[in-house]
Amino acid sequence: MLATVPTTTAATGRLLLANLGLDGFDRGLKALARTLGDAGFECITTGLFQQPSAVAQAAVDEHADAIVVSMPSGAHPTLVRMLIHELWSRAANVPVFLVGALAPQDWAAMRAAGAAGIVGPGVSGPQAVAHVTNAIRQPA
Ligand code: B12
Repeated sequence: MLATVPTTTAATGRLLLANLGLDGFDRGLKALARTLGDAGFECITTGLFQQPSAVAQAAVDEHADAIVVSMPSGAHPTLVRMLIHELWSRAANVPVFLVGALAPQDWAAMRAAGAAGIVGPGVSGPQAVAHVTNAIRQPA
């Protein structure tokens, strides 16, 4: 009799990984793209210094299931709001997931602004995969 071999389900979905504004922290997003790609996601990266409107349009053009924003620089209060506004203006229901050095009061403000998921910096690979998977399953 054959033994039952446990199987794992690969993560699925198209992710747009974005660096907004003058934020220069592409190292974390590159590592994250590898981790999420290995987990089964299709990852598209925007490159550095993107305007919120360009990221929103790329999400529409690429049929992204979620946008992953890494923003340790601290410019999230302005730029993430602008990104969400740009998505709304395109009637694009794409969850925006955020990592950065956010003060606790910013978490609530970002959620109120429409961010689907927020975590602090230094997230491990498996945690990042779990966070993004949950954000896609349960969009805000
Ligand atoms: C390397 C580094 C730099 C490099 C960046 C190189 C690059 N190409 O990315 C350089 C030298 C350019 C730099 C510059 C600056 N830096 Co700097 N930098 C760091 C440092 C030491 C490490 C960041 C890093 O690369 N980590 C390694 C990567 C692989 O890890 P990661 O970013 O955490 O990403 C992982 C996870 O978090 C997760 N992840 C990342 N994004 C996402 C997104 C989602 C959705 C999910 C689920 C997971 C996830 O996956 C990644 C892989 O596991 C941090 C301190 C720290 N220990 O974090 C400061 C730090 C981020 N820098 C800081 C600062 C202040 C600056 C400068 C403003 C300094 C200055 N006055 O000029 C500039 C800003 C430049 C700019 N234009 O943005 C501060 C930010 C403080 C804040 N926001 O409150 C920090 C926290 C240092 C500190 N303690 O003060 N920096």
